[in-house]
Amino acid sequence: VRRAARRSYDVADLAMGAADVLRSNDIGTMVTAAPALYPHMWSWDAAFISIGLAHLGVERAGQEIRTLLAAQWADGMIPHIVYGDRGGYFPGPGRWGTAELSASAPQAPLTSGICQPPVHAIAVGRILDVARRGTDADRAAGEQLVRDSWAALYRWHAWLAQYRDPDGTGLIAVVHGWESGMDNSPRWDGPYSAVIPGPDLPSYVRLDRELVRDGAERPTDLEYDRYLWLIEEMRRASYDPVKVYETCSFLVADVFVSAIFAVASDVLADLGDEFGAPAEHVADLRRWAARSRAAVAASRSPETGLARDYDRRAGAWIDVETLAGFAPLICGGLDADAERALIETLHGPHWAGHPDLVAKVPPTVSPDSVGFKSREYWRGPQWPVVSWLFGWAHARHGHTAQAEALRAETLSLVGDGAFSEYYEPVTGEALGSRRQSWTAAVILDWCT
Ligand code: 2M8
Repeated sequence: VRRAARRSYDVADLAMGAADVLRSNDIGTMVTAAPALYPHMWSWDAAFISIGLAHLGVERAGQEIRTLLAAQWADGMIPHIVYGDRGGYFPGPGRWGTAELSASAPQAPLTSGICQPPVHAIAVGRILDVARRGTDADRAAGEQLVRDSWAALYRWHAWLAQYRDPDGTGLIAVVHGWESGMDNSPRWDGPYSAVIPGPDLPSYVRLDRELVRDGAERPTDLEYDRYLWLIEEMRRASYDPVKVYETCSFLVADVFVSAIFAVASDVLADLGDEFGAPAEHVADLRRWAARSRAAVAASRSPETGLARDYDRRAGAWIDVETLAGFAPLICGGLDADAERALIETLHGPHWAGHPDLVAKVPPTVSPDSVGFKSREYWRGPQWPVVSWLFGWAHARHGHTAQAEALRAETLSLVGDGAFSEYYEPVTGEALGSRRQSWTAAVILDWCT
């Protein structure tokens, strides 16, 4: 295997390049997730993007959050895609049919019918921090954003607690791999093997394969059939969240989403205290955070210490080791020894510190794992946005040196200035989309 040399980078150049990506992907009230591959707004991308935008202007960052929240469903769900005016992505709004089929979906803008990880309160909190380092006008805009978005974010968290954890286990379920954000992670291979596309799956044409030429960098056609079949199942349930939970053939309690839910609930509760939100709503958030944090800790494998997803349809823990297993480091809640051990594993020789890696950035699957595919999307490559999330969490939980290491190593990984969606860990090759907005956004945050 060709070993790449570590890249040297200039922070000011990287920041300028990142700002240029965000500006050029900005179509007015939304920054598309990527120029060609993802020409619309994605829910968790928008949150990270708004953090990057805060460095270019707090008002514009707030606009991004407002655009997303304007698409919130009447029941509280924040949809995973908010479609802009252009086509260019499959599945588009017609395939979902949410505006026709669901009583809760907005008629405009058009949206998909599933959700994504709830990182939004983290973004609003971060925008406020950036705003408070700026001018009086920045500070006022940041504070206004909190006031304007708090209730909507509370309703979003309440939706997750009510409809995705109806039994109050603390683990939040996803009904589609896309909801995890880690679409084809090997975590989902077991649950997806039970998703059997029916003969009546309407035909379709993938657009992504025309944009990413190397098929090995994207999910397979069989995976896509399953993704599309789940949409058919949800259409048949009219996107009613109770019916979807009962009938969808994919139902997995996602430990990484649960960890994000826990820490984002903490952040939202703190903002609520500061900004005078209703005390009972703040208390709900604290209760959900504590419950999910405990559930994430309790999901750990006795053998590896890594947190695990639970397949609710099969009634079994999913013992596949991926980066999501480090979920307790996102939300905290382990005792000091266990936390230190997990940090050492993450930064040690099987993961970020693996001797074959060009930069000490955690890969999505360990190179020592049989499931590791160095170029294949969520099956091995390094994702700068995920590193940022771990870096943010490390800093929040007092692991300053590790946070700084993730920053420096990721900056060296992206030193080529391509702002790619993901990177080949052994060669450092840029993969997937170039000029991906969330990559640029987190780099800008790290450079400013
Ligand atoms: C990827 O997912 C979309 C489907 O939602 C796709 O492959 O077409 C994932 O990486 C997801 O996490 C991300 O939000 C989205 C846009 O960047 O792309």
